[in-house]
Amino acid sequence: MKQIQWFPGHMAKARRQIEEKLKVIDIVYEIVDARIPLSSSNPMLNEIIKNKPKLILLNKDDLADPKITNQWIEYYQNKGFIAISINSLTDNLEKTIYQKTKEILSESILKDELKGLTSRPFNAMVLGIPNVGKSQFINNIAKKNKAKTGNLPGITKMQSFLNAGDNLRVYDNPGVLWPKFEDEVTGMKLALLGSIKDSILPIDDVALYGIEYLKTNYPTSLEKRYNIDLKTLVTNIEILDEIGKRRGCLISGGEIDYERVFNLFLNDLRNGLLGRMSFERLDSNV
Ligand SMILES: Nc1nc2c(ncn2[C@@H]2O[C@H](COP(=O)(O)OP(=O)(O)OP(=O)(O)O)[C@@H](O)[C@H]2O)c(=O)[nH]1
Ligand SMILES: [Mg+2]
Repeated sequence: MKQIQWFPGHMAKARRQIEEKLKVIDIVYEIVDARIPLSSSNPMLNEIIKNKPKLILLNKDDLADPKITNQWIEYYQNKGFIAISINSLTDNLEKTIYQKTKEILSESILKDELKGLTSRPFNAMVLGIPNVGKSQFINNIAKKNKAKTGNLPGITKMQSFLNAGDNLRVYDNPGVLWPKFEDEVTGMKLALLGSIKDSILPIDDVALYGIEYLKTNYPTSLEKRYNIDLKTLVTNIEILDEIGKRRGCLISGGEIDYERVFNLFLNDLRNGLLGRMSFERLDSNV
């Protein structure tokens, strides 16, 4: 996984590059991780894109808790945004995205028509923090037309778009924005799902945060995956010990190899092997 270390200089540069591209963009697709929609959003995105129309995409919905994802979609709708949940790995997204784009841009389409302007394809740009699935999404909607459309009239030579059907073009280079740094819980959630480098936060803290969250919110999934009985395990360390024993994460002498248990648990969680889960709930966040 490609990871960027964000410094103020990098942030300013990313912002400048995005603002430059936005001049030829009709709509922004903001991609967030459906499991942590608030924590995986960039804190300045709205300020950067100003009044540019936006479609919010809750990606990786195959890994998220469907009931909670629906609550998030409603939350965005109540704020006046259009949001949909998607799976960029397997969904066929081209038509859905085009329809939503048309819906969002309907007013400006009408204005153009009244001015007698002929219709032209919409230009879209994908924005989001690292690892939310920006590239996967672009590949998904532009799959039939991977070849670049070349330089378009009136557009800077450096910029190139991919066709996503006949009436939509997506900028081939997604805008990568920095994650939220401000609070510890956000950092934990990002680390838990692998959106920030494992070296940024101590892996034991991250794994214990995950165990605690699952114990409270998805106890049965934890029990099933590792064949453990939470009623007999009091502390989170006891849970880790039991997982370690059952999975043979031991060092010579029979002691638990915690490093291996942390990695095993985090890999399982990140790959959805514990089931569909959300780590941000409307009732406890807003
Ligand atoms: N399960 C699941 N995995 C996904 C989905 N979309 C993307 N992924 C996976 O998530 C990881 C990150 O996807 P990318 O498309 O590389 O993410 P990105 O936003 O382009 O990341 P950067 O280029 O690092 O900023 C990859 O392993 C993808 O296979 C999805 O809808 N569901
Ligand atoms: Mg990418």
